[in-house]
Order: sequence, then C-alpha cells, then structure tokens
Amino acid sequence: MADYVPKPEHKFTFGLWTVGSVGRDPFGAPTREPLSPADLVYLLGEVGAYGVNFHDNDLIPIDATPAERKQIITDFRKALENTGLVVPMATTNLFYDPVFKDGAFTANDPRVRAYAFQKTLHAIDLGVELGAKIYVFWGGREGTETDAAKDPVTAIKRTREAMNYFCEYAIDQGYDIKFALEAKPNEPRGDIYNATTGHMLAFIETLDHSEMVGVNPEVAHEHMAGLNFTHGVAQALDAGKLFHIDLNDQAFGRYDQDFRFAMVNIKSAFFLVKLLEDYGYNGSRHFDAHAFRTEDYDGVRDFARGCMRSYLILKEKAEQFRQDREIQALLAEINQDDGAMDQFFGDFTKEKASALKAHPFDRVALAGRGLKYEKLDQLVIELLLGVR
Ligand code: GLT
Ligand code: MN
Ligand code: MN
Repeated sequence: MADYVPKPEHKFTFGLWTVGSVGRDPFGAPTREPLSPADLVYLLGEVGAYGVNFHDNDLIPIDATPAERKQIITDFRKALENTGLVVPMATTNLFYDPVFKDGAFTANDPRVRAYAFQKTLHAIDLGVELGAKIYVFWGGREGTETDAAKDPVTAIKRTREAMNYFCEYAIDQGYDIKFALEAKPNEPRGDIYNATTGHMLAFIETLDHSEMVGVNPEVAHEHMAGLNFTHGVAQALDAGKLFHIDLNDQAFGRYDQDFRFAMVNIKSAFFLVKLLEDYGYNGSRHFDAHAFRTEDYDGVRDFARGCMRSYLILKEKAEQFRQDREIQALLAEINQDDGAMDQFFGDFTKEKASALKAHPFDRVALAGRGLKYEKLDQLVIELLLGVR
C-alpha cells in the first residue's frame, strides 16, 4: 500500500486562482478573505504541491503601479525559493475586465483586440520571467450570445491571426515556451468558439506554427459538452498535443462546477489516470478546481490534498489493474489473435484487397461470440470499490 504522498515527480500543480478562490459565485459574495500570491504559494508548499500557475492578474492586479508590481514579484519569488515550488504554466486573464465583454481576440472592436494582444504580450513576458514553459489560452469570452453579432468564420480567422502572432512573438524573443489551447463549450459566453478539445485539435492544424501549439483539456469542460473526457485526451495524446491538463470534476448536465478531482465520476477519473500513466504523460497534472464555498482555508487545504491523494490512489488502482491476473486473463482472451487476418491488413495493395473481397466470413458465428465485457467491467468496479 502506497503512502499517497505527493512528490515532485508527480508534477501536481494548482493555479493561484484555484486555492485562491474566495468562494464568490454569481449569487453570493466571497466567503473567504483573499490571500496574497506569496501566501498561496506557502499554502501550496504546505500541502506538497510541485508547482503554481497564474494569470497575469492573479499575480499583478490590472491597475498595479510599477512599484507594487516589483514588490509583488519580489515576495512571490521569495515564496517560490522558500517552498521549492516552480511555475510551469502561465496564462492571461482575457475574461474578467469589462473591456472583454465582447471577447478579446474575437471582439468586434479592433481597439479591444489590439489591447488584448498587448495584454497577452506583457503576460507572456511575465510568465517567461518566472519560468513558465507552457502558456495557456482559455478564451472564456471568445463567443457570443447571438450569432447576429459576429460572423463565426471571422471569429475563427481572428483567433488564428492571434495565435500566429504570438507564436512569431515567442520565436522572435527566443522564448522556450509552448502554447496550450483550452476549450469550453459555454459559460461565461452563451456559446464559445472552438467548443471542445476536438475542435481545438483541428484548429491547431491550420496554424503557421502548429508544432508550438497543443491543448489543455479540462475534465469539467468536456463533461459540460456531454463528452467522454478520456477519449478526447487520448486523441490529444495520439496527436502529440497533450501539452497540459486541467483536472477537476463535474456532474454531467451542470454548469462548470470545477469540483475536487475525482469527486463525482470516480470511474471515468480512473480511466483518465490510467490513460495518462499508461502513456507516460510527462506534463503538469494541474488541478483547475476550487474548494466548496462552505470552506475556510483549512478546507482549502483539505481540497488540495484531496485532489492529489485521489490521483495517487487511482494511479495505484491502475497499477493493480495491470497486475490483476483475472483482469489480464480476460483481456488476453478478449484480444486473442491467431494472426489469420494479418494477410489483409497493413498497407493497401490491389492483391490484398482482391483476396479480402474473396474471403468467406461466417458473419453469424462472429456475431455470436460473447465478449465478456460485463464480467470485465464488474471486476473494474470491484477493484475501484476496494474488494479486490
Ligand atoms: C478560469 C477557467 C479555467 C481556465 C483558467 C485559465 S481561468 O478559471 O474556468 O478553466 O483554465 O485561463
Ligand atoms: Mn481550466
Ligand atoms: Mn472549469
């Protein structure tokens, strides 16, 4: 039995906005006093996190003076040194300020778009200054309430123009940074463009420097869209585009809940962890979630520890799955292959296609074979429920 203690090699990270959430929601005022960025780093150090991520304005308020900026960065750096935490990822807040009410890169007003570019350039500089190697773009306001207001093709072109511009900027500055695009289907906009990780993966291929751009899928966002998160992540992995991941949890059919990782859908969280571990995902395991509004900062620590602990427990379960004789015997049986069909696969040739067309298949016999997935799935359930 493992001790489930987070270690640097697990690369568990939290955003300043996650443990720093003060419990505000659309219906109610904050329930926690705000902590400074440095204090949040100390809190994360205490619970054993590896890294801390931030939006430009999580760290430096949008209206900070140069002197305030300097002091905040000094305190933040000191907290990083004292705790050993690193900054693997940074991002821009392009959604909170009223100036972004019609979007940032997709806003109809060119002055707003230019301001969004300017803000992003400064934010990339700040992220790089503090060591970030991954830069996330989450376009929460890049959408619309009415399609009368904006041509969706124009919106996509504007997004492409922005990403091409920032890639060139990073190259020009010699920055060692990659970009990760995060999708969400809606909220805060009525609809958000490039609504899912799948949309993002297709969009990335249209960029001038697609090699610099990957995805940052978030559990809650894909679940909001009713999708199987693990499948989306698998597609990103297969494409070499899983640059970052936002772990949290979400009941299907709800607004963005950003719950503690694995709190709601234990089984899908298990398959997700298993996938990440099976394929040796090497990036940050970022918990983009926050504690219930009912909690004080002890509850925030419970929340943060819970995210990491559940991940490690599920990682252990994935290992148990790999070592479980009965499960592995079933999988071997399910995947049995005597090689008789090999002649038909591989690269296409005219001969292979002719041979395949002439081959007699006993369709009824094939369909008649029971696949034992019921048995297999029950074994997984029992493993997860702790009776195996
Ligand atoms: C915001 C959003 C998250 C994004 C963050 C990065 S901001 O909290 O809900 O999903 O990852 O911009
Ligand atoms: Mn997120
Ligand atoms: Mn979310």
